[in-house]
Amino acid sequence: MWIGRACAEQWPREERSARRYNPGVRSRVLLVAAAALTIACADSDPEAAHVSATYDEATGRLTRIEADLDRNGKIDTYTYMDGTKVLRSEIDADEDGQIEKWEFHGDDGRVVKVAISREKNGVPDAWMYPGPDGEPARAEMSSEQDESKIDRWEWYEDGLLVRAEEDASGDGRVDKWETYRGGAIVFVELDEDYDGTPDRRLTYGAAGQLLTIESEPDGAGGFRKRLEIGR
Ligand SMILES: [Ca+2]
Ligand SMILES: [Ca+2]
Ligand SMILES: [Ca+2]
Ligand SMILES: [Ca+2]
Repeated sequence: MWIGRACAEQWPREERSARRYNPGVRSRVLLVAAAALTIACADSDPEAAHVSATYDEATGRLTRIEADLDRNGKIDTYTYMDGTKVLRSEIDADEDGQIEKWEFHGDDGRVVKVAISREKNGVPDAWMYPGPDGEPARAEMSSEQDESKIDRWEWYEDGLLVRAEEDASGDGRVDKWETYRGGAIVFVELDEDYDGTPDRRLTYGAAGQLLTIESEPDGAGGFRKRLEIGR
């Protein structure tokens, strides 16, 4: 009976929320869910559509969808469901058996967090949080692949990186600040004696070339020494 409800009521609601969602961050999972529900509704053969569904034996609720989105015969996307509600998807795009992207969905169906394994070793090391518009708003990264040991933070506006902070020394305090304009680096400030304030500021030109190096902070946010590069 739940399939009938999904066809008549639940899926259309989810589909509407999916269309409001930005295509850049929108989960492929909803497409998988759509495919699975379409299959369920049409009573056709799931294998023909490269999607297979698993149901809870006791409750009959849909729990998992395996999909071969690029139709090469290998499963690349695993979607965990609670009935028609998408909980999480795990994506193994290169089909090496290791997940490299996890998409977590909130109660309204939208993606609330995306985890990525930049090392492609099955362990996440970067976490992206979309803003209300669906574009990336901020990201956190861990060089130790540990979500409880974040050592780089990034902030985005209109899909572009605007600012980042990093704890390069690993002592738990930020020691590197980056400022971006139009997605390009403008300033890098470095805390070289790890006292929490920058000691050196590098300024970059529009082509990414180093323009100046300022050092010897005056204690008021400025620097006493300024070296012009290439002049
Ligand atoms: Ca595939
Ligand atoms: Ca993989
Ligand atoms: Ca530090
Ligand atoms: Ca310092």
